[in-house]
Amino acid sequence: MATVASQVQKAVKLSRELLVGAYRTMYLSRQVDDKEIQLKRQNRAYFQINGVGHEAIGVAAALHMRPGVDWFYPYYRDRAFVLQVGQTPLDMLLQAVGAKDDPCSGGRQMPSHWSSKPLHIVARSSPTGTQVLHAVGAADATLYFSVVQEAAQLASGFHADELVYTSLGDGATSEGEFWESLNWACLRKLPLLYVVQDNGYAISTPVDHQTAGGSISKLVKSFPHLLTLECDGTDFPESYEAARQAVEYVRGHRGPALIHAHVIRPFSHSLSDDERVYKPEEIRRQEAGRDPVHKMAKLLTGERILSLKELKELQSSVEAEVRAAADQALAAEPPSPATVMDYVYSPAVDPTGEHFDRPPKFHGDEKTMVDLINACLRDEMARDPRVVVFGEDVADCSHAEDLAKLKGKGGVFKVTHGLQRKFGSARCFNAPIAEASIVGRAIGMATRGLKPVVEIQFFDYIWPAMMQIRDELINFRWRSNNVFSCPLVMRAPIGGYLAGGAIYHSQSGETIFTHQPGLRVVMPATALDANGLLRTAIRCDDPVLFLEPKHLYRQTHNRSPYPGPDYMIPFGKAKLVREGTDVTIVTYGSLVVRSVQAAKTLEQEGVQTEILDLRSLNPYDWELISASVKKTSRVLVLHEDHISWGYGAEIAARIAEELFEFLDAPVKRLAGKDVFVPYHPVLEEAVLPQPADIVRVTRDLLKY
Ligand SMILES: Cc1ncc(C[n+]2csc(CCOP(=O)(O)OP(=O)(O)O)c2C)c(N)n1
Repeated sequence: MATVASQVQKAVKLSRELLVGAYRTMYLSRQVDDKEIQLKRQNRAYFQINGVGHEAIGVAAALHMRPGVDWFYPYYRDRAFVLQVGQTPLDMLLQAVGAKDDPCSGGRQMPSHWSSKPLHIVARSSPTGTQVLHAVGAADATLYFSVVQEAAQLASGFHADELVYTSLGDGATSEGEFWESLNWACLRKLPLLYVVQDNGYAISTPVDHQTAGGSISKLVKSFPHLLTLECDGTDFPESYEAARQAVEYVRGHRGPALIHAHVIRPFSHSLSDDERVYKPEEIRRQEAGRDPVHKMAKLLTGERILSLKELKELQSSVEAEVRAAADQALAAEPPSPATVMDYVYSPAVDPTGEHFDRPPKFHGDEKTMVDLINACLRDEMARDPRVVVFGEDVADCSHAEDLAKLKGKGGVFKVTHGLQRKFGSARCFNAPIAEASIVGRAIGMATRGLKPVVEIQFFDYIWPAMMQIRDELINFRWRSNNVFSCPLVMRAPIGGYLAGGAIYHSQSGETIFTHQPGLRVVMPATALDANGLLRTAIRCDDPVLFLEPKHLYRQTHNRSPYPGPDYMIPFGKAKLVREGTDVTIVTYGSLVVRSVQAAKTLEQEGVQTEILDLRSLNPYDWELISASVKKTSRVLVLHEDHISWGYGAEIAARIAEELFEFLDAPVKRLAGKDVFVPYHPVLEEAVLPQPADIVRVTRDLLKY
């Protein structure tokens, strides 16, 4: 690992203009912090987190960037970085007061959550470390565009030597996402620059209690292709030189680089923190002696680049600029409460609309659900070069040179079989076993205009990606006030009735996802529906969780001929599987066929059962549910996922609330027990609803 200090030795000849400009931004950054702190103390801003002590490395790195060409995933201490890249004090102060015209989020996000589409600062969030995976995805898009040129032509503004910048604190390097990102960045030699801004503390936890050995650069230095540099991030010339070397390396396609910049954090973590309770006075005094803004002023006057008078004039002009920006921000209109639901979903593309209602044009023999999902992926990849498929084991063979001698894997359920062979290894490839990074990286790719269709190998293993789904994917559009979005599809085989799947291969859990604003959730029960809904999912402008009941993958009862490359089913349209007059069953997934079996038994008793297959769980077809309940006056809501706090609870509550006067019996629920699906078939059967249970509960309903 190179230590930049030894190489700089004040020999870097930086121009007067560059040094004075850099100081101006550093001082501006400090002044905006001071102003925000004042506003917070006056209760005119609602939160404050500062970039104090991080100004030198921020400006130094930014001076090597090309706004609007390179892509930026900074963190909250990067105030000086984003100012240098082109955000303005007014942008920042509008966010501090939560104004309607806050360009980063329209009053939705805390201050220091930077965002600017023209500058390529991608809307930030609060979780520590999540951004590094998006940065990997963005850098991966660079790689993709350089190989799949038809995609580059469709996406705006690809530059062969663009790079991606991301920054994070020393504490955030403890997150698994950081390590997943490094593995991926080094595996693929991505054009990605990490700047770890190490201020010695993560809130109150010092770095020697956070990072094994106390030095992140020492820990990462064995990653292949990674250039690791360490510098004093409070020293502008040294930081500038480190950034220069790193950027040269990354732009030269030699691999990713990581700068470990030692900085200070003298203003506590945020205004909600008082570092005096955990940071000894002598450390605080040492830090004060390394203040980058003071050091830079001293350099400028000491080297006679600026006279004291000129320094004061520069400072006064900055102070006036910040005062004017604050006055403007304080006079700005607050957001209207009426807008709070805007942009949860795309305002431009409505996947429930007619445009997504396209009839099938059947040909060929009957195919299974696996076949028709595969067919849809083939069609969509052929239609649009931006569609990219990745996940664990989805490729035919990672070593493409061996493809000719092998049959190919194509997923543990063979759903993606042949895609790599047909479309190439850039468009269908295997991911490391790291679910957070599968989703996080897809987010970064989608932001750049690609359409990732990723596979989570088993729904049971979606949980490492939950932070990326909940805190990033689904609120990306909303939190950036519709400036950024990341529409993508996550496919996941789900559910039981397999015999032998047990606790980690048979679970459901869709309810956790239908609870998430901003996420479309779909679960087909037939091969035809899987084909038509997946096409809608891929062409939709929102994130979609596409749940494939794996028990139904190869059944004969749900097969269909291939419906053609334009077949689509709109979201939110249930299927009337069976008409009846006595009772309604609202269900989906593997329970559709079991409901039909139960209905046949009940028919022998003279009971006419109506069955609705919801197919799309969010949005769902309230109109059809409502019409059916009004007709039958009795309803059973049936699903595989746990009963308590479940999907059925929501539907049942709404029926009770809105259709009470049409009911002749209480709304019934039948669902998986509140326990995991076990291994032995007898136990599995006891947990999941069976046709006999459906018959029994329906009979109960008919007693009223
Ligand atoms: C995933 C997650 N866990 C916890 C937090 C709360 N939190 C916010 S900042 C922070 C400390 C981060 O420290 P570090 O990465 O060193 O950056 P610094 O604030 O020191 O610049 C913590 C724990 C969070 N935002 N996200």
